[in-house]
Amino acid sequence: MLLMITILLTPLFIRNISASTLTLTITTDKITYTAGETVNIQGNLTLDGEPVHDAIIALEVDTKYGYYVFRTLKTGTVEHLNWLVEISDLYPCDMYGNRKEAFTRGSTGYVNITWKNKSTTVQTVLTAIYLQFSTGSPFTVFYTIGQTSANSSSYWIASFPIPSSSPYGTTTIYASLFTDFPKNGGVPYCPERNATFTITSTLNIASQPHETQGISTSTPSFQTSILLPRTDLILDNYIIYATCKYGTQANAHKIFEAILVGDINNDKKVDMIDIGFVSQGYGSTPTSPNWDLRCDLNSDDKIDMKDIGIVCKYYGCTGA
Ligand SMILES: [Ca+2]
Ligand SMILES: [Ca+2]
Repeated sequence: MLLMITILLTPLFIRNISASTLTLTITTDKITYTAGETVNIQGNLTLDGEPVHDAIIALEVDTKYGYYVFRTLKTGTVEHLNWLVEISDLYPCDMYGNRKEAFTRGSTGYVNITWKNKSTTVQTVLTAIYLQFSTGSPFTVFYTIGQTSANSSSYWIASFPIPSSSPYGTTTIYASLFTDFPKNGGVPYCPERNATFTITSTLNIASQPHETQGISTSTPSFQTSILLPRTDLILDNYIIYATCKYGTQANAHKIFEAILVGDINNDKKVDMIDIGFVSQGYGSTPTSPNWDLRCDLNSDDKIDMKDIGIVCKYYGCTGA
């Protein structure tokens, strides 16, 4: 009789154990941003309502032009070391793979990444590299996807052009290994690695300091930020994808938008023409014959110095 009860109860018990719920959420501090603003991204990971402090989250941000950012973020302290596949080396280099610390504007940079499949089966590995300028703005992303044999290492030397308009200073390389793109449900194999190099000129001009806005909120599981550039800002929706595998898998996504404040005539440039539009409507209110709603940038039903000030603040910003 006791044996029968045990047999009957066992499947129930197993079902209860596997019924844990992994919940991943992702938020941004605003839904609309403009040139030069920081997008603060925060997320929470819970298992049956309890915060998870030792998981890794894959993060992908896409624009209408494609991939924009790849990161692997941690929730708290991630200490366990037995990753299936992990990054064993990452450094900037020349085209032959020799270490190199600095690149000049207008030249070609290279990154050498080595990873190891420590498992006993072949693994499909998406190697995703994200470069971030000294200003905190995204520089570029590149990736390769392929099979890595059991118990073996692979390496990749990737090249990238350094535009002549690049900000000078310390540029960061973030490398992630995913099972697939996070937007396709891919999850990280291991924590990210990072390395840095310097973008210099022959004149050796110091990099511009940048403003970082404070992050305000309760304690999230993970957070990161992206500084939107003042020039060539991609104007449209951005989609953030986050994924995590922690026993079970959880996925989340969030959309934000970038617009060009101060671009009255919508030509993707904030310049004298926009100042001209605001000047034409200067001193007007909604009942005035020269009222132009587009020029009331702070929506206070007056076109005045405050609106001129907003155009001046974004003067020189451009969209893409
Ligand atoms: Ca304009
Ligand atoms: Ca106004």
